Amino acid sequence: MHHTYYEKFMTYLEKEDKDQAVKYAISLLSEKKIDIETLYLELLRPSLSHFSCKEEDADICIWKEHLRTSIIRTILEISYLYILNERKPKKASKPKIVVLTPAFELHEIGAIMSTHFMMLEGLNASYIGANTPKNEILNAIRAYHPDMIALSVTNPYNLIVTKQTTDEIRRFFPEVKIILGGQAFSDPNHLRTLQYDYHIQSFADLKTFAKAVKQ
Ligand code: B12
Repeated sequence: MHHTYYEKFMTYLEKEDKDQAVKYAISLLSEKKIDIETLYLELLRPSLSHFSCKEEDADICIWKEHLRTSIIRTILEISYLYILNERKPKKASKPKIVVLTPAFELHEIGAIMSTHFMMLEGLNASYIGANTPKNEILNAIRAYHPDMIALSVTNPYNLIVTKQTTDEIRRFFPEVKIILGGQAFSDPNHLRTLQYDYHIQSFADLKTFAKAVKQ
């Protein structure tokens, strides 16, 4: 069934018809045909992960990627309203979680989705932004006192900056827990030299994590 929704959604994306793509995705939510989890994991995520360019579009491939991401981003922002309605009640003892991508990491859709999944699970999570320099992260911890920092890393090139960032968080704020997620860690070897408390890859893992930290 969702396969049909995906196919129809893709016809709009392939035509780069933002208006129809956004309207269609949101209508599936508002008419309760699918929930947020299905929208994100069965429509939005594959529409990006399986993105490829035709040979004749090689010169404008990055442009097209940006265009598609901007459509998905608009859908994510509108979905925020649905998340506020659907999320599990927060508990008083909930940890405060800040989600971001480290310096040089521009891939942010996974970070935004995982923030929304944390909210659905009743966690107090906020997405701060992409490409966040190490010193900005340290200053923000000093000012906002989050209990946890979640870093989303896609490109393995950014593991070095991730290591510098996590080492300094540990050094200056040992009480702040570090969560790592994103495609760069689909190879578990990439976690080896990093200091962290939780590695979360899937929504299923995130549900287990939420249950554990909300107790
Ligand atoms: C969109 C996109 C871009 C956009 C990003 C725009 C944006 N605002 O986010 C733009 C055009 C900027 C871009 C640029 C580049 N990209 Co790009 N991009 C993609 C693309 C097509 C989709 C990524 C995406 O959003 N996927 C959908 C999300 C939902 O999936 P996800 O990130 O995996 O997230 C899920 C989980 O991993 C998890 N998760 C993610 N983060 C976190 C964090 C936490 C805490 C938790 C709990 C969970 C979690 O939750 C999500 C939901 O399940 C991928 C293709 C692909 N196969 O992924 C290439 C891809 C990631 N890009 C790639 C490359 C090489 C680049 C560039 C170097 C290209 C270039 N030549 O300039 C630059 C680098 C930019 C930089 N400095 O970061 C490569 C990376 C290869 C590699 N192994 O390193 C890929 C895989 C393409 C490819 N096949 O070669 N890209």
